[in-house]
Amino acid sequence: MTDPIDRTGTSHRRLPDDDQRAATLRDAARVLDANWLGASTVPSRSLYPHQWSWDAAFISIGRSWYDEARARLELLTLFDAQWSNGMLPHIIFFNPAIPIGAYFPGPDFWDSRRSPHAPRDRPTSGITQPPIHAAAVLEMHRHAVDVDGSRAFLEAIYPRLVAQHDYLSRDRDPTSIGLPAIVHPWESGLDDSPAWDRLLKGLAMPPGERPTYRRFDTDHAEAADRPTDAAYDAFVYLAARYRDGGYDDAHLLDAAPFAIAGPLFSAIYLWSTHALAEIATMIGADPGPHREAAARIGRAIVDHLWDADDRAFYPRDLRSNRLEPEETIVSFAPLLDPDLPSALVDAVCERLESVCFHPDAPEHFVVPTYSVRSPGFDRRRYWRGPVWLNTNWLLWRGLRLHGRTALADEIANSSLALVGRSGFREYFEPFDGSGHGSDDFSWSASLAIDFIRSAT
Ligand code: 9WN
Repeated sequence: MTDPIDRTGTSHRRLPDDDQRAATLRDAARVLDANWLGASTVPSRSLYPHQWSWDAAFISIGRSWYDEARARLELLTLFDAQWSNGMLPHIIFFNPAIPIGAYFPGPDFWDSRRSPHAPRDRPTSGITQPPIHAAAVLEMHRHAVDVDGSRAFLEAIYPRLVAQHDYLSRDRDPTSIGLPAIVHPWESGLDDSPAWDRLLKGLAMPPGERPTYRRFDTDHAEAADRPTDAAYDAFVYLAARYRDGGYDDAHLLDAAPFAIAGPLFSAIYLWSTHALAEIATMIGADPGPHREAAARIGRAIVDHLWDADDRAFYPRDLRSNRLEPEETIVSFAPLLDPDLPSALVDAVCERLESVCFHPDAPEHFVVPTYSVRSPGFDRRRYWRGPVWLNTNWLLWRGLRLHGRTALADEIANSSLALVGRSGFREYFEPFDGSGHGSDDFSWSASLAIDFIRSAT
């Protein structure tokens, strides 16, 4: 099928010229280097002053184009904090310059020692994030110049990646559907997405069960850009519930009021499972089990997350066994499945190209994280409308897998136009391209590098 889009005339169709590309590469490296702590990178000096799991993967992909050693060290540092059951925590707290209490929720809140699996020598959070690491490692290897160093890195990290995947398939599949459950919106990576609204609104939070706390995020970013206090209350309550159960996954559905299998987390898990098979082949391990797992996960995504009436992928609430039909960006992530049937690719692309995600305005930027036609669409608030570079980057990769190059290029050009206009902000308003959230945000810098370097 030919790619039907032709939107010449809007700003994001203009390719940055050579000088602009060179300036972006230079400025992005400057941001990443300023955010480097010696063995890892902070997502943001102000808002996120520790190491985050999926950020580390996005950061390594971009940095590896110009500093392979640091890119590898970033991931080794992250995996040094992996729990003994394979769980890769979403935050590693080891920035000595940051006083305890400067980020909430910090190490005292998470109290990771409540789990027998947590490392004793470094504090971490007790939840995970999308498992994009195997895909990142493969990306880095594909363009490595130091081939021997990269191969040694593959050998060192492969068993840890396998343990991460084993944890998700063994301990996070409470209804045996073949997809990992997330037990907290923070695990989704898109914490404040409207995809979780119905579930969060239905949460019974008995008085006294939610710890008192003080937010620090609104000291560093405008309150209108960040989650509301009501959303934060639910986040804190859910995290405390899971923690108070000792981070025990044995009775997940009893313990976790929030349990979801979602298209973005699952598609990333699948993409990384394919990467594991390739890495296994490269280092002389058996790719067979990963290939079989990938086939199973791909089928499960279609069987359990595809809504045949709406012709869209949605998250499934595992407690009620219902799909959550919100028009958010997570619905497009199954494009990362190289084997997604072409009829489903067509349906996903049709929705992605609709006015819901391509605003009907003379100038606009793609891809908003929530349908602009939805009553709850918010141009500025965190995951509820703004464009983010990491979701754009994932869709760009997925579209290229299916030969949808015009749409893929449009997303890449829009992303580069946004950082050219507003700098490496955390996220961007889809109509005027203004930047919001943190500035000098690491993955916006690193993925801009990859958009430029991988395109040539
Ligand atoms: C909670 C660090 C992280 C990202 C997430 C993003 C945001 C944290 C927060 O920042 O989440 O983990 O405090 O809001 O949603 O994707 O990993 O950049």
